[in-house]
Amino acid sequence: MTEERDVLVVGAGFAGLYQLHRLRGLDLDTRVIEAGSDVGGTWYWNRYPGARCDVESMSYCYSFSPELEQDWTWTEKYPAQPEILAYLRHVAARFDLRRDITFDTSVTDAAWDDDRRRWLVRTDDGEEISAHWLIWATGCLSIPKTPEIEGLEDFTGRILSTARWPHEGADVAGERVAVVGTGSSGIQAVPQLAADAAELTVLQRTPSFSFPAFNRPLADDEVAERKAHYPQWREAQRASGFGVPVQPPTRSALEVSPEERDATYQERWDQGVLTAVSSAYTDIRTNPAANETAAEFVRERIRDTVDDPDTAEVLSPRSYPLGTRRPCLDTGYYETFNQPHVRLLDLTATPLLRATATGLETTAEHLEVDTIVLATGFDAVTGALLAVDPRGRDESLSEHWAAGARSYLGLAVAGFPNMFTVTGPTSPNVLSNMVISIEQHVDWITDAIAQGAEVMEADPAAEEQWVADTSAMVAGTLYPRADSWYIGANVDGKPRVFLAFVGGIAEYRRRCDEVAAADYRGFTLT
Ligand code: FAD
Ligand code: N01
Repeated sequence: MTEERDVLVVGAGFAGLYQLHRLRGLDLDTRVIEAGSDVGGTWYWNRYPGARCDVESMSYCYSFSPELEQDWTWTEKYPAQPEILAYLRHVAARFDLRRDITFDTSVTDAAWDDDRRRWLVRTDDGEEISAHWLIWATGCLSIPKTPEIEGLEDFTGRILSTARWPHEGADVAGERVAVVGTGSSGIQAVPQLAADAAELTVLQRTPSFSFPAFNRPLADDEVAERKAHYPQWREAQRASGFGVPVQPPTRSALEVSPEERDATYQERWDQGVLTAVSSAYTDIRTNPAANETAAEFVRERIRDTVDDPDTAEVLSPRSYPLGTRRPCLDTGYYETFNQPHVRLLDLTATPLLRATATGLETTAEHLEVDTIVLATGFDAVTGALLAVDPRGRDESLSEHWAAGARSYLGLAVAGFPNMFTVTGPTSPNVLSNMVISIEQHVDWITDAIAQGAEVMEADPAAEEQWVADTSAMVAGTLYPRADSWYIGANVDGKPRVFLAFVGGIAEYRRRCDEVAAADYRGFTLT
């Protein structure tokens, strides 16, 4: 029997939870389907040692409820995964959300039925749900990428994935451990794993630019101060580029003396904020020479920290401009390489050939290990959507996206009526504090549904124009100079289009609001 619902939401992370809450406010009969066994999304799945956010806790949380803001108290500048998961569980309980969420269930198919003007959705436990509206809150970083390492299935030791870390934890005490991958996950896990492992080898293909987090407990008075002025802080977040207020730049990096520039970089470095250094001057994201001054400042800090000059050099990114791949925030990452049992293995010099029964083989050696930790990233932004591959009016999403992801506002796709994507491609998604972006998307979607149209669909011409506008914005930056997951370069065969809106969250919000105010210009509502 097919169940009838007003709205089906897929995913119960930050996005799905808030979406459910808002739809209840419209009195819509909503059901949420979630593959995990509990709420939390990213913070349910990613339980590796050292996992924490890199946007400050009092900014990386919901703003929609002043009461929630007041009654939850964060303990650290950058809280660890268990605290963020506890927060999302608290939200689910406080707003009584669980009763409309089905856990341990995946959506496997979705197809638009043009006669009934509804979506027909199927789950992996054989259920069929018919819904007037379908909202994907499936996350930008929710489908881990299995690395193309030959022979991994032959390895007889333990393989752990940072993105699917065992709930009971994984003890590596006394073991020989290899970590593959040096993005944010690897960089957070390495110091923690080094503390327990007998030998730790870090296999690096591309080094990241990483900034020290200077994490610390929050003092009572600073929490009280922020809570007293939360509305003003939220305004500042929404007016900023990334949803993280930083002092805005006024000058070019090239118009100040090297001494003044370094002093500015140092001051921002000391803040322990992800975007502080890259926001120091107006042209770091657009001018290669300006960018190089900031990149070199970071390399200097790596050389200051790492005792062995060769290791420091291998850890220093040189193949792409700073900020064009996701920067990282760490606690003691570079320092870890000064420990005698920790070794960096440069896969650009000696590429990884295969896994064997007992370890990993490069062109130079066979590395015997007990545990391999895969910190190898995600099929970002489009992965979860294409895993289901919904079928729209005339074609499937994979057909529509054969040459790369396309959307209107990152919220809707032409030919896919009554379907919305929270933090979809070409929205600010991964180039922002995602909680702030999620709230804006959910509010916009909820307001659109509240218009009362039976069918709402993005026009192909509006989608075309949005793709052209957002691509032109990317072309004016340094982002295309990097092979990054932002552009799909980490997944074999993924068409290369830039997956985020680069104009900042304030500008993006302005454009979305303008569309809504102009009777949803670019959409057909019937
Ligand atoms: P998710 O939290 O990814 O939730 C999506 C949910 O959808 C998942 O639970 C998944 O199981 C479910 N799902 C997917 N497909 C299906 C399906 N077919 N059927 C059923 N369920 C499905 N962002 C920041 O802004 N700041 C940070 O500091 C930050 N730190 C991060 C740290 C890590 C380790 C990672 C991986 C990401 C981090 N991010 C950060 C990005 C983070 O993903 C977002 O901030 C945010 O948590 C996304 O919430 P979401 O609800 O959109 O997606
Ligand atoms: O993944 P990544 P991640 N052989 O894609 C390497 C968020 N996040 O999970 O770049 C060898 O960044 C790969 O090398 P290369 C944040 O948005 C935030 O770390 O392809 N190596 C790369 O080094 C982040 O950006 C936090 O050359 C292989 C690494 O694996 C995003 O999630 C914490 C390989 C993957 O890095 C993803 O981060 C965690 C192979 N076959 C995540 N395949 C915070 O701190 C891949 N690699 C908030």
